Amino acid sequence: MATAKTARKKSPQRAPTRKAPARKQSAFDALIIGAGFSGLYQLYCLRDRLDLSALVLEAGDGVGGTWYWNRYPGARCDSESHSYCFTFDEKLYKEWQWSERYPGHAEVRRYLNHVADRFDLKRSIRFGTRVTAAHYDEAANRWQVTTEAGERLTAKFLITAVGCLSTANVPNIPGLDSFKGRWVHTGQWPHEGVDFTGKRVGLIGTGSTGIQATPVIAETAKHLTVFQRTPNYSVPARNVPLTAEFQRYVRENYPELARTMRRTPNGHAFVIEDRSVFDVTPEERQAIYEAAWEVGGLQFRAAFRDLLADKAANDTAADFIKSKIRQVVKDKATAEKLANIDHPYAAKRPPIDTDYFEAFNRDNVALVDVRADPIEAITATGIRTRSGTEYPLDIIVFATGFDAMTGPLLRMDIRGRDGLPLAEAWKAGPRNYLGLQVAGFPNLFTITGPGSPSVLCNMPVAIEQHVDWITGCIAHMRANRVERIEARPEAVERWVEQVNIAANATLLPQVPHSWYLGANIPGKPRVFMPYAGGMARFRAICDGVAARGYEGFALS
Ligand code: NA7
Repeated sequence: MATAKTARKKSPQRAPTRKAPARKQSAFDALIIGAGFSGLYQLYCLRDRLDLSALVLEAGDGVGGTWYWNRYPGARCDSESHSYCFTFDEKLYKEWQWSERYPGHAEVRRYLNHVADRFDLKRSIRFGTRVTAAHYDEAANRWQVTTEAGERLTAKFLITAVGCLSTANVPNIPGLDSFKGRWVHTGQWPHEGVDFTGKRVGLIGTGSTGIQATPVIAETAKHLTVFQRTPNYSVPARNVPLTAEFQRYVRENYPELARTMRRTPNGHAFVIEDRSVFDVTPEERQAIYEAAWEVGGLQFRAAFRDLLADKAANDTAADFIKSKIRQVVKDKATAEKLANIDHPYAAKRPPIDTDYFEAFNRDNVALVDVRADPIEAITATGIRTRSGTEYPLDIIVFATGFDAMTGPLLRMDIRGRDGLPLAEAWKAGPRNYLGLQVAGFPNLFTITGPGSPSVLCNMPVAIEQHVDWITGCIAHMRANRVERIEARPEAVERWVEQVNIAANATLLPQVPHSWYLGANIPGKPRVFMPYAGGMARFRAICDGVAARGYEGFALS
């Protein structure tokens, strides 16, 4: 068995081919679903550190996960590039050079391909393979996995690396089938792109995606109509090409940057200021917000420590951003529609943008408030709202988000002990332990599952923590001849309570129309899904659980 040390020393070229799964091999120690950040790192850990036979099953034809599918105009990461990457390998961290403050989708894919090639991961990935079902066979203690093509594979461990935002939500608006133009969802963007030249485009949705796509589509479309249901805050991203000096700073400060990312609540490489909104005078506060606005990005949220805990504190940030919207947008009526925001700042996922509000100053961009005048139908030629107004369109872009967090898991037919469907176990909302394991589903691990910080954190940091924990757990099982691990129901109960307590200490659950609560999907149980207690605290909890002999899990 290779030790972690020897395995890490192997160069891709020298990696032994005996570990490459033959096409017909169907039994594995571990099957991993998804080849994004999570799947790639989990594969590396299990195959190269623990020397297990492991295979990744990936629906797409390449690595990238969310970045494989989200190629819409303007698709760009909201985390800064030097923090949106793996930190597990210092050499990898230092050898990759990002070109911009926020990487665009193509650059993230290049990075993930580089990682996959550097560690020779692709030979252990089956692309174009969508998992449709996974059933636990108790007698054999194995997961029976079925793919869309009817292939059947088995493994002792099943690890979902399916991402939190990978099930596109196309709203059920009457008449879509009758539309004679073209429609696309941003999360399933055609690889060849969409040509908007000379087209009348309608874009539905003003979350992070719609806010990124609007100014870019407006550049080439003949006309763009943005259909806004919930007005949204956004802070300028201030994206720039990285200077050689900054790239050197990143290389030279790897240990410090990695440490900061691991100890901050959101997993970013900046710290949240330890001051309250009301520790400073109104003038000082204004100056702090102005400075944060100039810096741009998600760091705006870190200007004060109490923005997400205290509504009165939050109001000061909200009012500041609304005043900026009114300053930027020249048409008064449009500015009011954009600034008429009804929820606390950052209580929904806070977007950052490049010229979003500015786009509404263009002659070819219009805003429609579909809260006041809801979309009633899609017709052969466009969109009709309740008032009877028709918007003639050639292309409709759905920037309408995802069935977040539980969607990617529940669209597979996952069944645990006694054939219990996951959909049944979660019919009142997701229930698990540490976001990692569901009671009744032995040896199934869900990377960044609901109940973990995931979407409230810079994702690669959350992913590395979960993968490291799972890898440590499997190594522990092997060392102690444990065949099966399963969350105890009482530990699940306690964890669900912890997730609720953490959420209720913030303003986050107070937004009725948030996808954090599942509110964007009709019929989905309203349960606050991510763990809001912060990544650093979550890491300490998980470490403590492992140190106490995997407390709360049944090992047999
Ligand atoms: P989001 O944040 O879920 O945004 C989806 C947007 O689409 C949001 O403005 C929704 O309004 C709107 N929407 C959804 N359904 C409809 C219908 N039926 N009619 C009108 N408007 C609708 O998804 P994104 O893709 O922007 O971002 C997802 C995450 O990706 C983001 O948070 C980052 O983490 C990266 P609503 O707010 O529900 O009223």
